[in-house]
Amino acid sequence: MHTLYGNKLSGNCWKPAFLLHHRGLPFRWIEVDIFEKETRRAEFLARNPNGRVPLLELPDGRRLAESNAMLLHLAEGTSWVPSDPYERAKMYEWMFFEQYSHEPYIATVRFWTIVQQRDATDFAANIAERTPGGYAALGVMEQQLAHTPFLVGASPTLADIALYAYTHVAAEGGFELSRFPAVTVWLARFAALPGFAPMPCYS
Ligand SMILES: N[C@@H](CCC(=O)N[C@@H](CS)C(=O)NCC(=O)O)C(=O)O
Repeated sequence: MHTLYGNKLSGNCWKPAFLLHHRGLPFRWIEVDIFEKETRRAEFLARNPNGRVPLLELPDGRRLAESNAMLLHLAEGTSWVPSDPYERAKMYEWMFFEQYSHEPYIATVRFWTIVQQRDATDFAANIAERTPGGYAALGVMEQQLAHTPFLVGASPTLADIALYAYTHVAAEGGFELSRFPAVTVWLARFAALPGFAPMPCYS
């Protein structure tokens, strides 16, 4: 079976957990405490030199880092990956957008907000600086989702998993999702898919 090293508050870790669960693939979840910097200990670095979760161990022992690489591996040959080359490229477009234009803003602001609440560290300036980028990303999604039920068209693809991850918990970073009606409807549409569970999940 697969083994997934993850943290239950992490949207990046939710992505492969959702897909494993949706596909009915049994897996073992190993909780890693990122607040205690367990990802930076020698034992974990030996598994992933980049010192981050999620980390997936395949049934044959081979390892894979990067949440979106895991999605691509786990979805091989399924309808989560469009067969049409242009639609497949659009899926990649959204997945790269997620890592460069969405996650560094929405996930990071949410993380700082959670850390602030836990140990009273002051991240207010960082949060204020990154918040506009998060709203810009939500605006880009809103434009697309006003026209199509899912990001690439009529059916869900890996792009929807990748972007659902931190969008559905964006309010925990102070983002007002009510400003984005099409995104809000899409969140509900995604949550109605079989095998769905929100974060914290599957652990
Ligand atoms: N691009 C990576 C990002 C992974 C990442 O940033 N992981 C965070 C949790 S969401 C982490 O492990 N943080 C702990 C650390 O950096 O020490 C992915 O998509 O998997």
